[in-house]
Amino acid sequence: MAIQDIFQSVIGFDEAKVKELTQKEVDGGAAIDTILNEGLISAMDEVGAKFSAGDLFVPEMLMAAQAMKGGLEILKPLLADGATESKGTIVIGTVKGDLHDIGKNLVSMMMEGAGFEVVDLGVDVDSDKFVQAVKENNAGVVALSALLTTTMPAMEATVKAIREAGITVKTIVGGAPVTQAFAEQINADGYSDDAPSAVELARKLMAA
Ligand code: B12
Repeated sequence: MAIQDIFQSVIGFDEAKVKELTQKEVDGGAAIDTILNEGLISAMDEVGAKFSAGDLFVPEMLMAAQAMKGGLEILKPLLADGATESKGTIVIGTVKGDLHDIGKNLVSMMMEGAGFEVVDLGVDVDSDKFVQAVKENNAGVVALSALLTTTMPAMEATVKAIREAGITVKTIVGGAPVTQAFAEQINADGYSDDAPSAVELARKLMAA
């Protein structure tokens, strides 16, 4: 019941309420996984579905993500304690020349919400920095975002640099101009068109 209230508060963009209810559930001894999956993540799945259906827009999705983050802050130290198993590390960033970060941040937040360790390199990230961060953090997945047709070649260059560095990491790509066909063309391991499906993709690739 109370976990359902967390779900509703995320959907209602009420960060303070999400924090309060999450803390209450933690104090009451609820399983961290249950709070995370049934309270926070499933609420973001719902928000994602509403967004895809055109019933919600970007500002609302960001407000929901912010509310979810409030709950996540409370759960994070407990996740780190090993109360739930780490799902692996994801390095994420917007490629060189590109300053768009709203979609990338959403993907980043949803990945965190799904229990992944996320190393967010920000925007305008060159391929060397991606390679270095993947190595340093022993990442399982590297997620590249591009919003400009003019920065899609930088995405291709980054995937190439990662391959040439010989590191075992799965590359996933996304952003409004990116397509499945483009992902295949540049040899990326996966593509998805929104944040909820990016999480599903990462889960699949991490498990592989
Ligand atoms: C907001 C915005 C800006 C803001 C960015 C603010 C910020 N902090 O991000 C500002 C004003 C800075 C900006 C600047 C520019 N912009 Co702009 N911008 C937009 C706008 C309106 C929205 C983008 C957005 O945030 N969408 C919402 C998010 C949630 O969607 P999203 O990014 O696609 O992300 C989702 C998915 O794609 C996916 N996803 C995203 N990343 C990833 C990564 C992975 C791995 C995966 C799996 C999935 C995934 O999940 C996300 C969540 O569901 C778009 C138009 C549009 N409707 O797309 C133009 C747009 C992208 N911009 C455009 C342009 C041209 C520019 C400028 C060049 C304008 C100029 N002349 O200066 C500059 C470029 C600056 C630069 N070097 O990057 C064009 C691009 C045209 C093209 N085909 O290349 C667009 C399409 C507008 C247009 N119709 O002309 N922009």
